[in-house]
Amino acid sequence: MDLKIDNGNGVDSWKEVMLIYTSALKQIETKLEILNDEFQHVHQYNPIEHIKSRVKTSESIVKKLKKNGYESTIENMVEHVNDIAGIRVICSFTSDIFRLADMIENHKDIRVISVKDYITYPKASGYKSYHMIVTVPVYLSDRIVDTKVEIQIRTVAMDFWASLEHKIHYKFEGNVPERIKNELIECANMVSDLDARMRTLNEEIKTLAIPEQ
Ligand code: 0O2
Repeated sequence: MDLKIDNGNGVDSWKEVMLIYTSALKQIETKLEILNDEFQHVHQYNPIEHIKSRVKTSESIVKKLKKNGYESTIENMVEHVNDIAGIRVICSFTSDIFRLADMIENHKDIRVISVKDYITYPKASGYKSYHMIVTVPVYLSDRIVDTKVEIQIRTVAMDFWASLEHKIHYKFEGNVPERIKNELIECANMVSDLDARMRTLNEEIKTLAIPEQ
């Protein structure tokens, strides 16, 4: 790890920063699980399929700082790297994504810093996902630290697409051949169709009575 720390208290500071991000992740994860349980209780339905969380590695943090022209210091990483703590929430249906994003936004403890809605406005690559950068207060023994967490919310199908596209992107170091790019765009359109059809099907079955045996 080649993060430079100016305060003469390097290792402890790095450990403390990581502890704070890990705590922030735990808090967001718990809040999401509670929302999911409550939703199950009220509507007999779980909007969340599963949740994945991670703290960015020191190598990735340094790489991102370098890419954006910042020196590798703790101050710069806290200020400029928004996804040190990242959580990915996988939902069944597109409607669940917006419902969940609203619930997160209405949470008193959470402050939304920015939103990128790649579902309403997908990327040219075909990437679809709903991104939120939020802060959550982490209560330490002597102070409260508002800590940034990146929340990515997407459907199972969007996640399937994004993980393959991510692998392809890395394999070709960003220079993905045109034919594969076009194929990915076609697959992204199929993902959108599938999500729309599954949602319609789900709405339809909700209105149908179960036939008596
Ligand atoms: P990695 O390797 O996944 O960590 P920012 O994080 O705000 O500084 P950016 O790119 O402006 O950077 O934010 P954005 O657009 O919200 O993207 C954040 C993350 O979303 C990316 O992290 C990816 O994980 C994911 N993402 C964004 N665009 C794509 C895409 O086209 N395809 C796939 N598969 N994932 C995408 P990193 O740090 O760029 O990469």
